[in-house]
Parts: sequence; structure tokens; C-alpha cells
Amino acid sequence: RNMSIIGVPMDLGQSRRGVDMGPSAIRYAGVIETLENLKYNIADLGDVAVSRPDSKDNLQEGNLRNLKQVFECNQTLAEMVDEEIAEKRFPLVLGGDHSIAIGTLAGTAKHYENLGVIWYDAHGDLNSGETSPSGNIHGMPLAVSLGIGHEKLTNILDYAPKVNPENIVIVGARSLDPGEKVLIREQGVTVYSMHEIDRLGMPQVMEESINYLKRRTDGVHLSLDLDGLDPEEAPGVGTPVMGGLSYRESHLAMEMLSESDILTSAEFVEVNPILDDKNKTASMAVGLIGSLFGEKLK
Ligand code: DIR
Ligand code: MN
Ligand code: MN
Ligand code: MN
Repeated sequence: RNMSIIGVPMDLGQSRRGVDMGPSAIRYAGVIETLENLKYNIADLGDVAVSRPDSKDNLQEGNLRNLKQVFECNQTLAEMVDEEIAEKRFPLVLGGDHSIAIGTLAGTAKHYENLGVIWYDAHGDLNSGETSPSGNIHGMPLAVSLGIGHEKLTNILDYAPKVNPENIVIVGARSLDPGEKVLIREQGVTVYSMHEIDRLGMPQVMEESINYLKRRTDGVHLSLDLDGLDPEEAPGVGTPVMGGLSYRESHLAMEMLSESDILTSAEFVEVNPILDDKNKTASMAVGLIGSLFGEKLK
């Protein structure tokens, strides 16, 4: 099993510096060793270049902070992911803030008629320049993949939309902006918020999600924002929201995904070592990656 690891040291899609060190923190926590022990043949492609903004608070056209730099980086990332999939290598992308999902999805969705997406996150990331309260592009990547947002971003690799809204399942949501709620209703995105997860339990939520996506998609991407987990357990994130998923629930979710064998690409984002407690959140990401790729007590 061939896998390519791509680091994306991007912190310009949001307002707290330090998340650009996420890829190093996750590597330091042992991601390569963990996957090699699971018999993956790993190519670590290193980190995508991210250019620096001219000024600190760079709100550019249409309420999009650092649009130019975020666009350029995602363009490069999309080309790399595209190439790895073409060479039959599983792409595992390490962030960086969640704006990098724009590039990952652009490079991935090209290869599938009907790509499914599991968005594991406290947030919906369904804003556009018009609805965003922050101007931060990390709150927009899922909307961009639906073809909603700035044309520069929606048209990366010259096609749009990347994903059908009915092929998206959001897990762990507990902080949705008004415009995001409208979009979810209008577009038919499936959402398991913390309310549903508490009522149904993670086993049923994952079973339903997996069966649903299995029926209607020909590939599934997992986009896991570490802020989906509870900040008491995963403190190293820029936009913590209390009342989140536990480490145990998340492990179970990864193990069920592993057993289902539906995933065709994955990314782990928003680890900010500056805000972390002794690299705990990066270690948690590595633990989840281990479970996702088959580490289980036999
Ligand atoms: C908020 C926060 N909805 C925004 N989004 C975050 O700025 O659009 N996404 N933190 O992960
Ligand atoms: Mn996110
Ligand atoms: Mn497609
Ligand atoms: Mn989030």
C-alpha cells in the first residue's frame, strides 16, 4: 500500500499564528513511523511552499483574508494531490489551517465521478465572502468545494463544483454561522451535530454515514479538523469550541472507517503547537491516523 504524505504549513487562512507548524509537530509525534509499522510504503513529499503576506492583516477583495497566498498554495497542493492519485498513491495531507482542504479536494475530486466527503469538525466551513463573520478562508473550504465563493478558489484545476452537497457528511458540528445553516438546508448537506451524536452515539452515526456514502459515492475523502475534538483533550487548536467529541469517540470513528475501507484520501488539519500542551494535540492526530490505517489490538 503506497501512501504520500504532503505537509502544508499554512496559517494565513485564519487569524492565529502557529498552525503553520502543524506538519512538523505531527511528523515529530511519529506519523511516519506509525504508518511504516502498519506496513505502508511511505513517500514523504515534504512541505508545500507558502508565501508570506505583505501586511499583517491582509483583507483583500471580497472579505477574503490573504486570498493571493491561500490561492497559490492550494493551486500547488491540488496539482500534487492530483499527481499522487494518478500514480495510485493514497494522499495524506497534514495541515496547516483548514483552508488547505480547497486544494486537497480540487486534486482529489477530479478522479471520482461522485466523491464523498466526511467533514469531522466543530464548524461547517461553509461560509463565503458574503456570509463570513471573520474573512478567514479556513471557514470557507467546504463551500468552495460546492462551487460557492471566490472564483479564484472555486475554479482551481479549472473545474467546479468539486463535490455534490448530497455526498457530504459533517460530523461533530456545534458552531455554525447563520449563512452556513441556510446553505446546509438549501443544499441537502447531512449534518450530525453534537446533538445527534449524543442522542444516537458514535457507533450509529458512523454506521449510517458509512452506509450512506458507500451507496452513493465512488471514493471518500476524510477531512479531520482537530477542533472537532473537545478542547480539553485537544487544546492545540485556534478556534476551540467546548462540548466536543472525545478521543475515544474519535478513535472508534477512525476504526470504523478503517474497517469499512471506503477512504481514498485524508487530511488532518488545524494543529497549532503554539497553543498546545506538550504536543498533545499532534500526538492525538497521530493516534487517530494510526487507527484510521489499521492499528488495532488483534
Ligand atoms: C467561523 C469559524 N465559522 C468562521 N470557523 C472555523 O470564521 O467562518 N473553522 N474555525 O474551522
Ligand atoms: Mn475546519
Ligand atoms: Mn468528480
Ligand atoms: Mn473547525
